Amino acid sequence: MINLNTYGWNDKLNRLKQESAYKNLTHGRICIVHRTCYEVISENGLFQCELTGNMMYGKSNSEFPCTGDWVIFQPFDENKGIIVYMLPRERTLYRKKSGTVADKQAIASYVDKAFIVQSLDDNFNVRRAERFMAQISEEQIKPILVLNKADLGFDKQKIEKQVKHIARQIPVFITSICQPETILRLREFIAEGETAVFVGSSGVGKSSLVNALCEESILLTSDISLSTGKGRHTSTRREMVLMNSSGVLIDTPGVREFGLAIDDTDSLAEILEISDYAKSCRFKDCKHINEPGCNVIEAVNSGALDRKVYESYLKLRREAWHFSASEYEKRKRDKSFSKLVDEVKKRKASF
Ligand SMILES: Nc1nc2c(ncn2[C@@H]2O[C@H](COP(=O)(O)OP(=O)(O)OP(=O)(O)O)[C@@H](O)[C@H]2O)c(=O)[nH]1
Ligand SMILES: [Mg+2]
Ligand SMILES: [Zn+2]
Repeated sequence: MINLNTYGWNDKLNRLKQESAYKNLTHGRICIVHRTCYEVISENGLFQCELTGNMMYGKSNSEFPCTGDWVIFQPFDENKGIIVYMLPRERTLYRKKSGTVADKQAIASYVDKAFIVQSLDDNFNVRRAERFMAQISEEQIKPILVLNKADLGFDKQKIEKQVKHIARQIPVFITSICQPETILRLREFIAEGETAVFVGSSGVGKSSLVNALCEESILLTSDISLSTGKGRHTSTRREMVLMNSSGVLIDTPGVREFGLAIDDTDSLAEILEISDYAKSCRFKDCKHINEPGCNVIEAVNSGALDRKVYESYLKLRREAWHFSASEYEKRKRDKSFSKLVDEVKKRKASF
């Protein structure tokens, strides 16, 4: 029998299950999502599940279960099941789906910590790290910056200077899969029952880190993946694994574009330290663009606030505003469309 507490099951989730209409069915957590098949880990092992029609009806893409969601299912045969219910979502990491204006995509749910992975070569990009931080902190998930491939050699002073404002807000780790002590430090940072998701561009080493963290004996095996010469394996799906029974890791495929899907920009201002200065703006609703008595602009002019961080804030805020306005419009459209459908149905019924 599998102890689901190691996967993050707790009293609160149990209460939610008891309050649902399905308290006598099996619960489990989604490890991997294939097209229409969901792999669910439960007390009785791994089940291949599908959704009931009801769970699909009238749902937008982002409301379908994702990796990390807790679901209730009816088992059948040996290891098959039908998912009938999803426990209310918490701490879900979303992003804006590329090529859309307001479509969200759920990356992982019930996440405690999100590791933003960048490699210490051309991939390193402070602005991109800020973008991830903004999305992650909006969801009450703890962001952590991981700068990987330290063995390649990098200008430590230059990097430290660039991430100074980030390091004031969130933990920053410098890692290398060839330096076991750096992996151990990362592992110690993930507590039992916690869920950590790894996000970042393709090729930065997310899967390598997840694999290294899962090795029983990191000291003995950490350099094996380099020496096997298997070549690169690009991840194609979001996959959940258990780290030596003390933490759940979710690996994700690299994304070229990580669009913001956030509705309010307070946490953005907070994480980029704009709110520290905004408190002293003359107007409560100051937008920090050209208002008189704007303390944010003053801080930029005096050099207290890095102009690049300020510009990054404006850019991300514009993007967030754009997303939330488009999402609002979309919801309104969806609503009036479903109203229309209802009316047509009613009219048909009265013939
Ligand atoms: N030198 C060095 N190479 C590394 C390190 N970590 C990972 N790599 C290598 O970088 C390449 C890409 O690593 P992956 O772990 O597949 O990267 P990923 O982020 O999972 O990539 P996607 O799945 O495409 O998103 C592999 O060849 C790894 O061996 C590191 O710390 N140092
Ligand atoms: Mg990968
Ligand atoms: Zn202002």
